[in-house]
Amino acid sequence: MKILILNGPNLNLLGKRDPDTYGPETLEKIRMNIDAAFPDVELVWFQSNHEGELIDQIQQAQQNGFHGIVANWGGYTHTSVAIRDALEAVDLPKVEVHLSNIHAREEFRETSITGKVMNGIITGFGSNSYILGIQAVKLMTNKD
Ligand code: CA2
Repeated sequence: MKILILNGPNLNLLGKRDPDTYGPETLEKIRMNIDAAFPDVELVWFQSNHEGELIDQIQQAQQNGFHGIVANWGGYTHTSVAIRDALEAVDLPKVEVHLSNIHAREEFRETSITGKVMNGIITGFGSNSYILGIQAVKLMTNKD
């Protein structure tokens, strides 16, 4: 089983700033811990600060043989109609994850434009949100 894990803008700064909100770990450390937690799943990680690069990944996910997508869209969660439109065209399990609880922060984070076309959203569990997201994709498929 192969899952694409997409990470949007500024998530490359994790561990370098704002640990009170997003935790102390870098994205690379999160990736290493989560890869180790799912030895039976091929996890392919991609981070970009560019909307179009994320959209390219979404559009290619099915032809690249992925069985599901777990994504933290970063700030694009609250702004990107283009990512939402790309997601609508993809017939794969799709789970949105957030490190922080987007409902417990500023009002502008309350709305997830992308989340409306995902199967569900996991928000507020730190890096465990990724673990829960991967488990949710696994539950939605019959694949090992
Ligand atoms: O809680 C999350 O995972 C977010 O997706 C993180 C985004 C934020 O815009 C969303 O509302 C919630 C921010 C990405 C990380 O930004 C950083 C900025 C400075 C230092 C470290 C990370």
